[in-house]
Order: sequence, then C-alpha cells, then structure tokens
Amino acid sequence: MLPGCLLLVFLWASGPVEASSFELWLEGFKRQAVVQGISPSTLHSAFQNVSPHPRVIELDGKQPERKKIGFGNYLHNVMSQTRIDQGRINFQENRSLLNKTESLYGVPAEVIVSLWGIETSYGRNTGGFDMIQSLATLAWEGRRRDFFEKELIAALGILQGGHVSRQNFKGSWAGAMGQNQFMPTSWKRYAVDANGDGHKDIWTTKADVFASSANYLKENGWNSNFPWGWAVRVPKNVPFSLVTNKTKKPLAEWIRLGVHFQSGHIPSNQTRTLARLVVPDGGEGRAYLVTSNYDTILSWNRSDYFALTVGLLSDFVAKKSAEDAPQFNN
Ligand SMILES: [Ca+2]
Repeated sequence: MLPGCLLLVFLWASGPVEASSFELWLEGFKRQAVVQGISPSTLHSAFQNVSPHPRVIELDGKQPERKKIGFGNYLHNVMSQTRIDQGRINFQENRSLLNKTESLYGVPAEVIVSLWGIETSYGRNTGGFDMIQSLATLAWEGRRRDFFEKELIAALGILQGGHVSRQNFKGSWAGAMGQNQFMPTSWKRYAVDANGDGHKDIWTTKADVFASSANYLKENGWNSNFPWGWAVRVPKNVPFSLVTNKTKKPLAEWIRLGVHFQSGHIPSNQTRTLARLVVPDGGEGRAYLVTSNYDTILSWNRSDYFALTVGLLSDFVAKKSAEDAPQFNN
C-alpha cells in the first residue's frame, strides 16, 4: 500500500478528523476539475463552506434492497387520484406551451406532463439539498466515486455557465435536479433553453423543463407514430414463453393470439406496430403490450414499475373527464 493511502485510511478511521479526509479528497478533485475546464474562481465560489452532509450519507446507506411492494400497490401510491387530477389541470393550463413542445420534438404533451408529475409533483417537490454539497458528499464517501465525481464536474459546468445561481442550485440528496430531476450529466446532454434567455433553466422555467424532457425522450428514440403501450388481458392459452422472452410481434399477431385490449379497439393503422408483453408481477397479474417508446421511457429510469406508471398516468392526463379515462382493474 502506498504511504498516501495509509494516511487516508488513518484519517478515515479516526472519526473526528473526517473533515480532513474530505479536504484531502477535495484538493485532488479540484485539480481534476481544472484539467476538465472548471475555472479556479468557479471552484472557489462553488465549494465555499461546503462540508460532507451526514443526512446524504445516511440516505445513501438506505438505498439498496428496495422492498418489493407489487405493481398494484406502487401504482396506487404513485398515481393517486390527486396526481391524476393535478395532471389534468396542469395539462390544460399549459396547453399552448405543451403543444409547441410536442410539435417541435414529436413527444406527446401528456407524456411530458406525466414525467413532470411523477418526478416532482408538477414542479412542487424539486428537492432542497444543495447540489454541490450532495454530490461532493457522495463522491468523497466513495461508494460510487467515479460516477459522482463525473456528475460533480457536470454540476460545476452548470454553475460556470451561469444557468442557475449558486444559492438556488438545489436538488435531491442524490443529485437529481430541477422540475424533471435531471442528473447534471443528463442536463449537459439534453437540457434546452427553449425560451431563449440564455439559461437552460429546469428549476423555474416551464418552457425549458418541458423542452428538456421532450428532447431527452426524442434523443432516446421516441417515435411519434405510436403510443407507449396498452393495458391488455392475456388469455391463458398464450404460451408463458411469449410473456417472458420480450418477443416483439405486430399488434395484429397479438390480437390473433387472443390478447384483449382494455381500451377497446386499436386503430387500424396500428396493427403492424411492434409490441412486446410486460407482466410486471408475472403470473396472472396486470399485463401490458408495449412499444419501443416504452423502452425510451426505460432509458429515463430503468424500472418497469416507473415506465408503466409514466405511460398509464399520461393516458389519464390526456382525458378530460373521469368517464373517458382508460380502465384498468384495481
Ligand atoms: Ca431558458
């Protein structure tokens, strides 16, 4: 072991001097940041009075082993009646901006609203943690150091570009930020200055929030020719292998196999659309036929529960009244 590592281990192990181990890490990190184009003055203002946040470490420690609650329970928690109602109100209130975004990116307005609703309850819960402090804590702590150092460099780039003030640079404890909860590297790749004020502001500018979400989905393959998917009932004679092996077949073929669409008939121009079955809890639970747009939603968050809920909420949001909402069994 190198002497430097010995020193670090000693400092780490001795508790009260944790701050020193943070300072040591920070000095090294700042050198890397400068090499990657972050100016000394950005670094100086970004890290003033920043120290590790114990709550962030605590929350990070609780992360793994998410309890399996079943999709039905998840859906009821995330897609509450309040969230559906507020989604419809927000959908109507922002109609012209959403229409403009939809026509530019080819991503349906209701999908943009659904992501907005699920990520931050339509911009209300964007997270109150200081971005630099959270990311620095997670990078220093070391469980996923490379990942969080990269995010921290991207975050510093956002400050350096003047897109958000140091004081208002807030997010979740895990570094997801703004009304659509982009990580800084996603912001770097996909954020858009839609209102042309020079700031890609996903914290307070709805035009930027909507366009950034739509751009993310477009760049990850959203196809405006078909929806995300459909709730279906699968007859018992459909081979279980077809449920589990992600085989894509045209809708006409699924219909021939006896799959029943809960929303009623499928438009004739969709019969050649390729779809695969998703049965989130296996067995005879809820079932969905999903298109490649579903995979695009998975690129945002790699969870079937998340992607299905985004899709289902978008269907509800787009309907004007409860009467014509799509049906699914509770
Ligand atoms: Ca802007």
